[in-house]
Amino acid sequence: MSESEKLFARAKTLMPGGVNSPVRAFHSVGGVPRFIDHASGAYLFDVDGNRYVDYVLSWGPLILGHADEDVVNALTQAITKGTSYGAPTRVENELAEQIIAHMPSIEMIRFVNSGTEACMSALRLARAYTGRDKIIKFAGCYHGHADMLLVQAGSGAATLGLPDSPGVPAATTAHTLIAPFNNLQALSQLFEQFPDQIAGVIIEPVAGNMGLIPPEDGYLQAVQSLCAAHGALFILDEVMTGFRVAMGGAQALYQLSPDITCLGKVIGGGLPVGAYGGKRHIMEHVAPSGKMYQAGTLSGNPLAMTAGLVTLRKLAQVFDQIASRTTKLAAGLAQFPLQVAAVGTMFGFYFLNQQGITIRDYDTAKRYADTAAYARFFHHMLERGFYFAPSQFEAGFLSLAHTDDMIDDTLKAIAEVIN
Ligand code: HOZ
Repeated sequence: MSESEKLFARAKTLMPGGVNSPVRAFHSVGGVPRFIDHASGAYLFDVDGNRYVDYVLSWGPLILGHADEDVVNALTQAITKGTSYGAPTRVENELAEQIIAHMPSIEMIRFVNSGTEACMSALRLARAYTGRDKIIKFAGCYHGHADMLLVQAGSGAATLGLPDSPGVPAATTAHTLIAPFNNLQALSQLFEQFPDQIAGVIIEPVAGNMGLIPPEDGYLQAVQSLCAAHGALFILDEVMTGFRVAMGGAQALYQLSPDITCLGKVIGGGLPVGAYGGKRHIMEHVAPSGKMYQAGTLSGNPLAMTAGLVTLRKLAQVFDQIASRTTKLAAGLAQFPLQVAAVGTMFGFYFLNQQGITIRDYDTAKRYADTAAYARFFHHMLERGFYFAPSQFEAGFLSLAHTDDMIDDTLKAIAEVIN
């Protein structure tokens, strides 16, 4: 029995499914999750002494790689000054300024502790600001596990086939409307059907929780225009895409100006963080400036702020390098019979159960993604030392630590597995 098997057996007696987040449990690919001992650069090392090139990177945050020297040094210094004060700090200002400099649609920001909190708070704000109740989300987009958003969600919910979780009262989701991704007509119909009732539309600009699905040409701009025309707030969930598809996020790439942006992952440099921010006249509704209440004991935690600040400063110098390596990986993947996409430093690929099909939304992802083929691929790659997401319905990520040689080795291994 391997150490991972022993630890997993024990973990299952201690934690539901043996994990603290469902996607880690390997449910959709089968087998035993690898228990990680440590990580460095592009590598994960498990408790059995195996080394893997990591294309998950803690689900996105570690864009400089694991244990980046500059992040570690800054954290080592910061930790000697205490770990949390529950009071304002200079570094919160610095990280806020850094984010605002890259995302001009954000005039004010509030730091929270996770992407879930960011999206949940953004929607409360949209409702408080507009005085309306209904929200629109897109099938297969995942915005964390807040009750009202756990409807036709991607990520682990897609994997487990639990589009609606037990424990979410119908009343909580009664105001959540669902539209298909990449389909303007359906969105437009919802606006017609519920005039003056939609508080906000929340969207992952590049869907990354049903595999990776980029927006079709002009789609996001049209969603933004529809929101403006109907007095609803346009909420861009950039938890995954922020500082990942471009330094300025998807809003820079697609020239958008969202009313509210949700952030997380990269902006915490690998520590728990989230944030929501937007136009000043909207953000001023948040307490204590305004009446919309939202708070957090560890919000703006000095360690998370430090890791995020160092990460963003360094990332600005190296972003293009990481993006060009991602392009190289995607070009290599495109030689195989896969549907491949890459945007900035994110990538994804589908095994298809029918050739000639294009996956463009949740419905086509569920129908045409060959999850059994992906599961086989996943395990063959793991045996060869490459760690991809343990589900077809997730995105892949690159870091500064991923070298050209690693990408060549990855493509060689894929050729062995697929051919
Ligand atoms: N957004 C990530 C999955 N797509 C979160 C990881 C998790 O749920 O643990």
